[in-house]
Amino acid sequence: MTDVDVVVVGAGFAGLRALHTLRERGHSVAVLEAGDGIGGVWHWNRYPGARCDVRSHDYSYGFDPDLEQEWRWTERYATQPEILRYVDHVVERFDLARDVHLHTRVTRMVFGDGGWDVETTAGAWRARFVVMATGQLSVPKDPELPGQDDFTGTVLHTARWPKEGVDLSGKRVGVIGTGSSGTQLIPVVAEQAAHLTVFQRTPNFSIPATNAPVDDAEDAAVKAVYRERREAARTSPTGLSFPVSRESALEVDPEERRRHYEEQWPTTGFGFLLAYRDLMLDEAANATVADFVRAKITEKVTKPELLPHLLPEGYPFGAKRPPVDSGYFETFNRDDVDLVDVRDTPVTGFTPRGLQTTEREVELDVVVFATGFDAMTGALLKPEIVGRDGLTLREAWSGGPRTYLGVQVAGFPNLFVIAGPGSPSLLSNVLLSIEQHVDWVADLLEAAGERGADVIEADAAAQDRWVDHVNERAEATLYPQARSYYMGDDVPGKPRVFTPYVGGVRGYTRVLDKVVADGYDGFHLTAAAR
Ligand code: N01
Repeated sequence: MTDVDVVVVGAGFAGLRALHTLRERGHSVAVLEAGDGIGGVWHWNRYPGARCDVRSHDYSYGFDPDLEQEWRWTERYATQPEILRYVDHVVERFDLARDVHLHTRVTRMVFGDGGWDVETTAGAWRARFVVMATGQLSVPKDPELPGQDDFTGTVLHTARWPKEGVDLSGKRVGVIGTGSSGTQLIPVVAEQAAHLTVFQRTPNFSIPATNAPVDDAEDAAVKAVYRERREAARTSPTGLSFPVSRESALEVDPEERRRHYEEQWPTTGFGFLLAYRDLMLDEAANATVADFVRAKITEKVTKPELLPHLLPEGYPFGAKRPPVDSGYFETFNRDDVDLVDVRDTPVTGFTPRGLQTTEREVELDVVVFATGFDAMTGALLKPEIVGRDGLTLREAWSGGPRTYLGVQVAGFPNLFVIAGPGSPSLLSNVLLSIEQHVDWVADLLEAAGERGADVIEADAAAQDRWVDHVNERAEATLYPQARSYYMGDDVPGKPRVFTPYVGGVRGYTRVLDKVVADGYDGFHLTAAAR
């Protein structure tokens, strides 16, 4: 049994930042990581075409001005290998590797005597505090199709892509799933493979990526105002540093609105969602942007028979997270690419030679699941977490995740979640939200220490109020109108609850600040009985 002040679970961006900050604040820290490398989601998601849809200068740590100045991003939207090089640089620069334990999967954690006993596949730890830095999109999901063992080809998942890569040349490839991962992967696979079949369930509103190399002038311009840029992000709704429209889509005349969309479309990437302030609040406003995006898709697709299958209908634009793509829709114009709409002809299972639909057998050498994740709660519920009085997190969350501020769960003292359910998390620039939570938790530990307290626990009534507030805010938006992982629709049987906090980074920051100003209102800070 190894004794430390803090066990951090996960060695992605959140775990590494927690390690650095908590160590700086004088705590002994062990980071436990199931994988064989550092980098979290960027370690695992190595599929061809993987890159970030937040600008590199923003999707990077903001805690150290020197780090910010010395790192040189080569592209506006970094590729997975470049992000991993950045992670390696940070690990080396801040001497982080010595406290990271790889191949160490947490299997069970039990609270008792004011701290946690942490069982893993590689030994046991005892820690006063545990920080769950397990990510929002880290437990991949397979469609569980019958007959997979009989398939003589190769089955891959975008989130578990082999490190050594896969040679797809000359292969007949099938990709199931057209979310962000599928949308990035599909154009690249179409270039490499002999033939590609895309199995699509829900057509997506996709926004064009606005990637380009970062030249020296652009890099210098960002670095000259980097501090101000970070501050602007911290006080923005999304944690991104671009300005947000204060106008309603319904207050401008249609021609002016169309001009505005045309202007924003090729330049804003994911920020297109913010072209008007009410796109996610008002159905009529949303319809204007949904029509605009459908018209853009129609322009790109030259096979008219595919349009009824590729045009997203029946849910608001943005209510499922829109991918950003490079040539996704154009890929379907190729003669060596087929689309199977699984709403019409569902996949019933594998055969030895490929996939069977209700209509035909599709012969394949490689099947790729781009089917996403058990989002937001998957990694938190994977180990058995036993809090006060034998209550497990699975029991506490049987009706959906409940947290206070997305940071703590009543009944689970001294356990903290980074960018968890009930915080802006996946609706924000998650890297900024991660850093915000790490700093906030570090301050909370310090404040507790100053009061002679070493047990920190969310109050159940405060948690109830926060959950109600999170739900009320979500219900005032269009998000619940789509089947999405925001709503828990990603896994059959998962409770249908809106999971991230939709109140925005700026609004959420005000809430956190007020809780601190009120003496950590809603938390019990006590001394463990000795
Ligand atoms: O996962 P997803 P993802 N049969 O859940 C389909 C981040 N990310 O890995 O929509 C058939 O979005 C499913 O269909 P449906 C980003 O936050 C970022 O693509 O449920 N199809 C959907 O099409 C993103 O949102 C970047 O009907 C099935 C797809 O699989 C998040 O990760 C890049 C199915 C899953 O889409 C997740 O993206 C990549 C089944 N049984 C990821 N089950 C960037 O930075 C699922 N599907 C750009």
